Amino acid sequence: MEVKAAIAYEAGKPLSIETVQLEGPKAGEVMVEIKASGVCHTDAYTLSGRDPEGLFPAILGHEGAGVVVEVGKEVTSLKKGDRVIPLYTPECRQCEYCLSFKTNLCQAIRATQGKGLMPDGTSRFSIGGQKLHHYMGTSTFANYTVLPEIALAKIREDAPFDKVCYIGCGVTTGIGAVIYTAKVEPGANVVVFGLGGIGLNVIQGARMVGANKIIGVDINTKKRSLAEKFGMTHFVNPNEVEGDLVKYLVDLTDGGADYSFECIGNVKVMRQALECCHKGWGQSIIIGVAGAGEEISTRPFQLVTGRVWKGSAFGGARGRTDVPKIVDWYMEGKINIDDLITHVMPIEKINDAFDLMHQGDSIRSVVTF
Ligand code: NAD
Ligand code: AHE
Ligand code: ZN
Repeated sequence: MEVKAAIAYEAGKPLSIETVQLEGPKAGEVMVEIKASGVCHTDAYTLSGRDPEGLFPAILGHEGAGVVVEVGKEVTSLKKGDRVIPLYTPECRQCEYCLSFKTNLCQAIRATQGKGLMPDGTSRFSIGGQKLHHYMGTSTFANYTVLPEIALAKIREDAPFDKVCYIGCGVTTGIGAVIYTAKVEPGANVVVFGLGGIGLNVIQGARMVGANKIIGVDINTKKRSLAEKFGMTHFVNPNEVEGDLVKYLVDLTDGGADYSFECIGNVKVMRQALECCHKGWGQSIIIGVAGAGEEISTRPFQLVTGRVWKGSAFGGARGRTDVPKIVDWYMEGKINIDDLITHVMPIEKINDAFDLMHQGDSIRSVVTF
């Protein structure tokens, strides 16, 4: 069938809105009508050409919500009309990783996902006979997309697509990093580097669990007031700190952060985030995604003396299990999504969403179809 999609033809070039061909779902697959999709910094990262897994031409997008329109053979858990959130971290509940209960990184389809293909090694998208790559197994910048059944979380029927799409990445990544990865306890002192679409959800998660000091660090002072609304207790602009930022943060937390979160993707900041942690027990969680060839470094003594470096993908959430619960939290008023969605625009204006992000003028832009 013909569908409307934003195509990334080349790194660094604007997306192009075109009509493309989409094949129907094969066995174990589901076709979804995407109603809304958030634009995450990771989409911009891949479009920039810094992602070693970035493939072109591709249909980007990984933060969507929509409705099941067709199911392939052997699909048992979903039916036409179900509301769903696509999962770039699937949950097969059968692989070694899922069964370990030590990680959310289901590996059932990771290899083909990284090659921009469906699990059978082919693409469902094409234009004029030319193959288009899928992206992160989701490709939500299209009004219809095809996903494996294991990469869809079924959600309640009354959830608004243009809000809960954000749970497909940013909300779950930020709140999940606090509650599933770090397991922050009440009274902990927390430092959050980067107050964008992810960092503000880390702040929201830290307030939910009853953290004590919640310190936000950002070079853009425009982020301050919204961060305060979400629970930030202290704001630090590194450009306004005299002397060493790490020492400043250690003093502000009376000896170091119990938990820090890097939500930028800057390897120099990752070092600062580790080193501002409390000696003996402070944990630093890397959420930001750094470009090809970039590496982190610190003195091993930092780890010898008890600081811990961890990473978090999709907030450590198990998508089919946890995402429906997070949608319930939103519907019950336990978490705030509305104030983080600063811009909504039709898919035809999607390049504006990238411009707003680069200018630091948006938290989340959502495109609708
Ligand atoms: P964003 O652009 O909305 O926010 C980034 C923030 O960092 C901005 O407020 C910016 O002003 C600030 N910043 C930039 N450089 C800084 C510096 N040197 N010091 C302090 N602040 C600085 O981006 P986002 O959507 O929140 O994504 C943040 C990062 O998280 C990206 O790298 C993205 O790829 C990554 N991400 C990772 C996961 C995961 O599962 N691990 C999921 C989603 C996003
Ligand atoms: N392709 C990149 C890695 C990108 C990355 O780390 N992605 C995160 C999700 S970011 C969502 O906004 C993730 O889930 N990683 C785990 C995984 O298996 O990809 C690269 O550097 O190669
Ligand atoms: Zn994302």
